[in-house]
Amino acid sequence: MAFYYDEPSRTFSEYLLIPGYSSSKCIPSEVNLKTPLVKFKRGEEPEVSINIPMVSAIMQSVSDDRLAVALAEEGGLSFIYGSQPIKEQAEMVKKVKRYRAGFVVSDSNVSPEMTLEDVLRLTEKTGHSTIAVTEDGGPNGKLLGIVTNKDYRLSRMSPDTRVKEFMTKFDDLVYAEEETSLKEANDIIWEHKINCLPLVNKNRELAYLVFRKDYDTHKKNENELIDDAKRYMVGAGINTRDYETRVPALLEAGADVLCIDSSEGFSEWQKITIDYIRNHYGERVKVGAGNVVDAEGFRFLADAGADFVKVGIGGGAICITREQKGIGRGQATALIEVAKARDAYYEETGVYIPICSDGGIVHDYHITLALAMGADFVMLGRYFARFDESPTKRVNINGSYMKEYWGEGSARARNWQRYDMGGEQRLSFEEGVDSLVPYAGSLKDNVNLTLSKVRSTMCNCGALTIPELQKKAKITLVSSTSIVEGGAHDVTLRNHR
Ligand code: RVP
Repeated sequence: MAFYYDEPSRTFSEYLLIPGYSSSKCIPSEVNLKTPLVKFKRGEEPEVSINIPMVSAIMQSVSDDRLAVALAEEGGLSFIYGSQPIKEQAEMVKKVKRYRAGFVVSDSNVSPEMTLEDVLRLTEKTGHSTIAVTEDGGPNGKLLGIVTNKDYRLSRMSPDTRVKEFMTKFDDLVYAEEETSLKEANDIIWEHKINCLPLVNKNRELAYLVFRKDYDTHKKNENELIDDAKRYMVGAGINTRDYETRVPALLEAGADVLCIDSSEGFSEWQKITIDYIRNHYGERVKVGAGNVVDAEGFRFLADAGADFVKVGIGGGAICITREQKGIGRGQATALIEVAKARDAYYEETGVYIPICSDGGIVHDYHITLALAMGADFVMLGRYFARFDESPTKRVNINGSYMKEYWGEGSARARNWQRYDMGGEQRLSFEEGVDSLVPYAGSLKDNVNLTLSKVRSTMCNCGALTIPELQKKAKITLVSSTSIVEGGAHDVTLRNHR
């Protein structure tokens, strides 16, 4: 006979936190959101932690190099999507690792033989008025000069005038060495009253441009997530099919953490993949696994050697797995059970395995609830898809800006590896949809707002750290009638939201 659970499975919206005593020292600015990303032994420090408990979903419409940089700046981690050719994914990882805040790889470049007309066309296309003139016309060619709008007069010059005739020549430029720090570069910019400083290597090849305006925006962010070499940290998704080629390429590119991306992780394929990594790299390479929704699934992945375990099936905003296949579990119930299993595992073995609540975060307070229920961090897709930095198009629908957001199991993403059960290699039915989400502005503004709510709620619960919240939290189920009570009710709203 089948096994029946006594309780229905529940979602975050069915729970609330009950405030605990908060002392006068328990204030939001004192809250520390640092959290472990990978397993560690009792009494030891995890090898990788993140500074805020948020990671971005392993999805085409969410995690590319641009979003990864923006999130690392705030202290979180992105997992670059794996449903793309290995070379392209590795290139995205490299871009994050090469990124230096405030140092711009020039995107508007010409060769000296090109014309004023080419310059104007480029300026219109990129919107940038500083153009590098390099021998080969590329971003890292030998620097011969710079063109800005101060170098040409449209009313006096013919459009076919060659760039070499009106550019500011290299010998007249103020420039600096590639290794110059942002602060030093900024000092040179002020001293010489210039707007842009080119940085070149020993062969005079252009490395970066530093702009006057960028210094203030890129002053060190105290929460930023960086490695020992001060580069931004980045994760990458892998699958259980091509790991023998994908894993080495991602590591070579500099990926800090890997994660097996699968809609259902209680399977031998995950163990085989982890075994491969352990046999080739030992414990040095960090790999998360998932997704699971119960204690048994957690135990399987813990024993298989996962560095963290991802929890959640069918809760994603774009996910229709529950409808299509009839598998899944309410996210809150899944998380609560896995967190108990994780704590029992820690008790038994002395090894703490962080768990990640993946999918289904709709309101900011869901993040606090997930942490209180035992998650060490949360993975979000829809949340990040709404921001400027996500890889998808912004479109105007009936006067409102929206961003595209599609699931990895949709026909658009064609990520068959994520749903692979062995056998033929194709996506035979969809488990995700292609959708639009309301555009919400910059990642920085939104993450800061979200986390200020998380910090504030933690203080209401008398907690200054995530482990303290997990210990102290008092959580109650709410009846459907009291959910109504939680919103504005029995009033007529003046400004319709
Ligand atoms: P959400 O944050 O609710 O948008 O959920 C994101 C999560 O949804 C992902 O991290 C992943 O686990 C899951 N996902 C991604 N694609 C699909 C799908 O097409 N069904 N589901």
